[in-house]
Amino acid sequence: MKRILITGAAGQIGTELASRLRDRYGPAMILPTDIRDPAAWASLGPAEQLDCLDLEALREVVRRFGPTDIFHLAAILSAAAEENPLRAYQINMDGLVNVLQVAAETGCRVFTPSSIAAFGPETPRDPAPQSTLQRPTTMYGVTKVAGELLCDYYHARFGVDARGLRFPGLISYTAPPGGGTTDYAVDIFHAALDQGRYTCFLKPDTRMDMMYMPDAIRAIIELMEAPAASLVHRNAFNVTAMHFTPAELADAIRDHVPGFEIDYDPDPLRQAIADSWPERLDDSEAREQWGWRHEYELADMVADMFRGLRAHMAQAAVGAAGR
Ligand code: AKB
Repeated sequence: MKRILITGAAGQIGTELASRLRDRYGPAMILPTDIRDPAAWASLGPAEQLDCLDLEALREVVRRFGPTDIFHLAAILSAAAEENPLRAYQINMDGLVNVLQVAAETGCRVFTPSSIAAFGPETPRDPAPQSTLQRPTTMYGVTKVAGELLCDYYHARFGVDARGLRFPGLISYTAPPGGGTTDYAVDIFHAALDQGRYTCFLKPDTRMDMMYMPDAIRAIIELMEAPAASLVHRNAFNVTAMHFTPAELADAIRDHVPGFEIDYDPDPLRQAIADSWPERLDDSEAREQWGWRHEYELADMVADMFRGLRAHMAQAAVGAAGR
């Protein structure tokens, strides 16, 4: 029977993952935690405040809840990490090593996401192979490569079953991302509905890998349920779904918001980060080792984003009228 502790549960992945895990394993089996007060983010069931930099607090929650698995999502994303690299290093590295240490002490399994950011400008761009040169030039990327190695180390040294995926940009409508270089691909939908126009912080031809959140959540669950014997890599699997530029996304949005306009005001920091990442990941190892298949292509994702966002807006309007 699974009991899953989630860290960083109020974030973009955590919000949707917690709800899917509750449906799958039962609400009592899932404990979402976040450094933010649950009063501000947790409406669907029990949740707690937890700073995973506090090793004793983490040990105490694990002792009390008794998880079989820890899904460690607390992290600072790429652009935010460049604003305060030392803080990003502390949160991304110390948080992960604390989780791995507690997992080694208690026998928990661990999931933690890596990223396309674990690659750098010297990595082959299209596609980036599963095993290749990794020399990232961002603090976020440095922590992602080091995190992959830490997971391997805790597996080899202490037998921790630590698994992970290298995600591309993730697109969703439930909770906003925040501090990422790929965030434009979420912001653009809100701007399209609110203003019919968007100013993009990347150049029109910046091609990046992306994935729709339902595929990302399914990838996490499938990897964690895959038999260990079928995994050659275990941790840091390349996974991807679609690859597009801001100009191509704007075209797809015009099918739903006729007359949508986009202009470009590239932010040097985020443009440099995007330019340092590969355009596409080769995810054939994930497809072979545990049967990874994406479902959403660009047009399906765009249609579903507008359906979801319009439903959210309608619900919010009903809520506001009832107050
Ligand atoms: C970011 O943009 O920092 C993240 C990522 C690609 O890991 N979305």
